[in-house]
Amino acid sequence: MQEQFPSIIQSIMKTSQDMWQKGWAEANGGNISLRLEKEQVPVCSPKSDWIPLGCSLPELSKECFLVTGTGRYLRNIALFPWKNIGIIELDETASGYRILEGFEPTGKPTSELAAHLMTHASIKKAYNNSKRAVIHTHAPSLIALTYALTLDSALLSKLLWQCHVECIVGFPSGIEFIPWMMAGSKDIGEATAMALARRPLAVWQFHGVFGTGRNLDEAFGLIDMAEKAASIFLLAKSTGCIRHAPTVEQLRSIAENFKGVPEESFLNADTTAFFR
Ligand code: 2HA
Ligand code: ZN
Repeated sequence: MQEQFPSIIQSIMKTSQDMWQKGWAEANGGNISLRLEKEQVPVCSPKSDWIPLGCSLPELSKECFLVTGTGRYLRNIALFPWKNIGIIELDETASGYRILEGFEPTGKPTSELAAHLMTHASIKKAYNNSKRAVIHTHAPSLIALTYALTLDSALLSKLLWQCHVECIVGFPSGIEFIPWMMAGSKDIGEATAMALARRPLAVWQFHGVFGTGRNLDEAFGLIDMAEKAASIFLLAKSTGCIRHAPTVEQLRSIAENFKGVPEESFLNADTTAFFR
């Protein structure tokens, strides 16, 4: 049974291992979900009864997901995949799920399941069924920015675009800043899902980041790019003398060169105080 899907298992093993090695996934921090294609879903008898989700997401009717387990360590996925991950199936109205595989011997999906599934519902619709991967992780430099600076989505997006010029190509629609809310709550799930319909990344103040993509590589790569920009800012700031930053004209020409359309209102954000 479990030998049927080596490639999705390999991709989550690789991504979770990379997240651990990057220093983004201490203890049980972080979680991953992947919306499966029909042929990736195991043919097996369910391992649980239907469990209510507490909300209904009709866009996800009967969809199946590979998800990490609550309380489980991402760094252990490569060692014991079926202990630390599982496959769930949603019911007809997507108001409940059952476990098809994994979370051995007994366990449940991530505590952030609401945010993951609400995000999947919103990105499936917004991106025409093309995006299947959602990653949540505790990337330290992005988190540090939410302590050091007074941010909103425009300021954070422009700052990252200026601190690593790949960023305006990677995420021209920007990155959402989500002020602190209780992790695991419906409210933060809704705010995250709404944000990720328009941008591929969202930062949770004092906590971490969510990234989306067509696959795990794309979601991981975007988070990595944003995290690198945040680290470059902190590194430059630590010298005590930032003297230059890319101008709006330079940013615009980079985006144009790569056929990206940056969020215009974010280009106008005034980040000068951050570079002083
Ligand atoms: O425990 O990252 O946000 C996993 C988390 C919760
Ligand atoms: Zn977290």
